[in-house]
Amino acid sequence: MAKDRNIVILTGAGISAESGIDTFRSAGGLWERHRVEDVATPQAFARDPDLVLRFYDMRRAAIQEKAPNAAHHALARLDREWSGGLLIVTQNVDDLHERAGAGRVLHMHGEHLNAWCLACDARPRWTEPLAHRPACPECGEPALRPDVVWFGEMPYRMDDIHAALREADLFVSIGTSGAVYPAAGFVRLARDLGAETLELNLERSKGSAWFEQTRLGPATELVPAWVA
Ligand code: BJW
Repeated sequence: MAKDRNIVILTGAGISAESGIDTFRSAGGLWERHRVEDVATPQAFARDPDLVLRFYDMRRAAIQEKAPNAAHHALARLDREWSGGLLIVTQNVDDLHERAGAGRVLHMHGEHLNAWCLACDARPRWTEPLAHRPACPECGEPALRPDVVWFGEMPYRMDDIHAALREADLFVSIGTSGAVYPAAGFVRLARDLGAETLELNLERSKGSAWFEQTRLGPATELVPAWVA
């Protein structure tokens, strides 16, 4: 593809699986041990904030011990070398794209390393546990929650994502099951808007039929081979 073309890359939990971060829906994935409605909805947080905060504290600590893998590094290299438009839209709340060196990254489901103050709306960088109810560094209230997008909440920066999809010549989806909207609908949107579509995944996603091309295998093999 000519290097002035526009690429949108959607990533999901599968790209971080080989870094040792659990996926959500694969065998042994996170939701097998925690019912999604117990931990990833605003209702769950209202009902049992301790459980939800402990769940996220555990994952925030685990993620900080993991490192980017060959797939993150390959995308970071593409980002550095690609002179056309490029946007990595990640559903992941980890920071492995950034730690690999990618700059053009948008976290549509938020970030583990941010907190959100429900009292003053500040979004401080946050690497420590939240379950002991620390004070917000801005307003002093003990009202911090993880800055992640739960079911029923609006994913972040949808206008920017739609703008990038409108301009896209190529849409690539990596390591996502296509089970969660609106991300699962991006392939149809991209196609309708004229982009070529490519899926890289361990197994076919729910929306696999929408892609013009699918390559199956582990991200650490498929992504470097695609970028090369
Ligand atoms: C590998 C691999 C390897 C493994 N190499 N590959 C339309 C229809 C029906 C329902 C809805 C709809 N629109 C909206 C909804 C409701 C809902 C939804 O989608 N529900 C579905 C369950 C049906 N969506 C929402 O609520 C969203 N909000 C919204 O739509 O707002 C609208 C609104 C309007 C007006 C007012 C208010 C709102 C929000 C969704 C938020 C999702 N949040 C989570 C948690 C984030 C925080 C956290 O991390 O805890 O995001 S849920 C979870 O799923 C997480 C993920 O980002 C997301 C997607 O998961 P992902 O990444 O695809 O992971 P897996 O595990 O599912 O798949 C892994 C894949 O990798 C597999 O395919 C493997 O094969 C593959 N793999 N190893 C390559 N080595």
